[in-house]
Amino acid sequence: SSSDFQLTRTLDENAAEAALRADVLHGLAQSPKALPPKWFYDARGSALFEEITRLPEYYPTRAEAEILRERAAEIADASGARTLVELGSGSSEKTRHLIGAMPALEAYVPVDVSGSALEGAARTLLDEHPGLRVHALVADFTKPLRLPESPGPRLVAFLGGTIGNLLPAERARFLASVRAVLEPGDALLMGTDLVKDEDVLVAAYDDAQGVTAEFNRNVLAVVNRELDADFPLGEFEHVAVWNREEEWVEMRLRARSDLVVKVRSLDMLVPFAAGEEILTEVSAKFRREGVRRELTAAGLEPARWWTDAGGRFALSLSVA
Ligand code: AVJ
Repeated sequence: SSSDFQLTRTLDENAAEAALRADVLHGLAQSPKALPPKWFYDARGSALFEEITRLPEYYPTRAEAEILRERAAEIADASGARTLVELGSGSSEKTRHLIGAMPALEAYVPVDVSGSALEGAARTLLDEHPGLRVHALVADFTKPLRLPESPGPRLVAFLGGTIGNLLPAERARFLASVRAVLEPGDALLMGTDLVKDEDVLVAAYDDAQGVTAEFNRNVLAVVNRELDADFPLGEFEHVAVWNREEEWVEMRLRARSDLVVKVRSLDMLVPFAAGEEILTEVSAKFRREGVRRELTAAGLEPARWWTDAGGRFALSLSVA
């Protein structure tokens, strides 16, 4: 019934636009230039990401789905959760299996920056689980969390390997903010992509069909539309490199020629020398010991660790 669905917005259009302006103003004035990956995900970017998850080279989504499929009952049992909070829930596709396996579940709290994704996901879930209460939250999960009242114990899920898009200091802050909303008996379920052969990693971020290249360039289309800029998308080449010191994949956009981009709504001119790059994403890859160290540093206690059969991706469960 409609009374089982509630949506709370903590992020208005103006705040999102102000954040984009600040990120472009700072990111394109600095050297090397950088833009945060969260701006990929307008409607087109989200659709391109969905397409990426089905590419032969992009294994993380399938590897994580395999773990969720195989381990849903164990995860449900270990957490005993009556509330499932999902950070960056998107279409809630990944959580389907988990929700189906949680007999004690009363409430589902999907948190995402996209209100439209949340409404669509809620509708499907309520059809499948008529008794479930869904309280969707439009929020930026990198900001301090405030969760709605809901019955404990709670399981907070942060899937897809999105933790890897944060830099180490940002990860520490994020994990501490998750820890701060957990009460004794609550748990965090986190997906992390694992370090593996460079060829496999780079191919996952530089697919043969060029979908990831389109996804990468889409951030420029977002800036063009939202801030009245004139980035020539065709003049930027998609680059994916493995940074072996940091153990993360970097996505960059490389200018093919000397050019000057106008960002009209910021009154800004951005010069590029041929070959100059914008860093648009880091996607960190993890080892079990590193995950353990970061969870422990945030005051969480690692309890379980599951990988897919190929050992490519891991889910960890840690408790407050
Ligand atoms: C959705 C953040 C997990 O880092 O692998 C996919 C995003 N970027 N291809 C990732 C992404 C390029 C993805 N995450």
